[in-house]
Amino acid sequence: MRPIHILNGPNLNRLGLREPDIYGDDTLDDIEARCAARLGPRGELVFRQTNSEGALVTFIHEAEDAGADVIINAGAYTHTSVAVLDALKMMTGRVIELHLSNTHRREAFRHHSYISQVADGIIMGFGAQGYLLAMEALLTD
Ligand code: DHK
Repeated sequence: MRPIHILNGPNLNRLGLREPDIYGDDTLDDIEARCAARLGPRGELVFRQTNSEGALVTFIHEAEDAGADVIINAGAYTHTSVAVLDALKMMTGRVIELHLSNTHRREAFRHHSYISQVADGIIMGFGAQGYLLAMEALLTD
């Protein structure tokens, strides 16, 4: 089984406090604990968050070097970052794009994603449950 790296971008460290009507009440720590429990001790999970675009690019490089599959919620960098796109283009493992909210029901600037063109699949609109749905996709291949 390949390692799974779950990479989170800006403001996702504020889950639980941040616009709970959109993003829910769960914290990122809650979500990480559920993902770790789902994977169990035999799998390798790396769960990371950064508010910095460059650090997110480095996380992607490190996922590739580890031979990992990636679940990425790039937050606002989804809609702006060619650097994140270019890093994901180098991934040989699978890439799942994830959003808590259904970005297509929100402001027009959230409708375009740089990541979608390199994603193997996209999960959005299921809140925190989306992380587990993304893991199921990677674990049942
Ligand atoms: C998270 C963010 O931080 C936003 O910038 C995106 C995404 C949506 C989410 O739904 O998880 O537009």
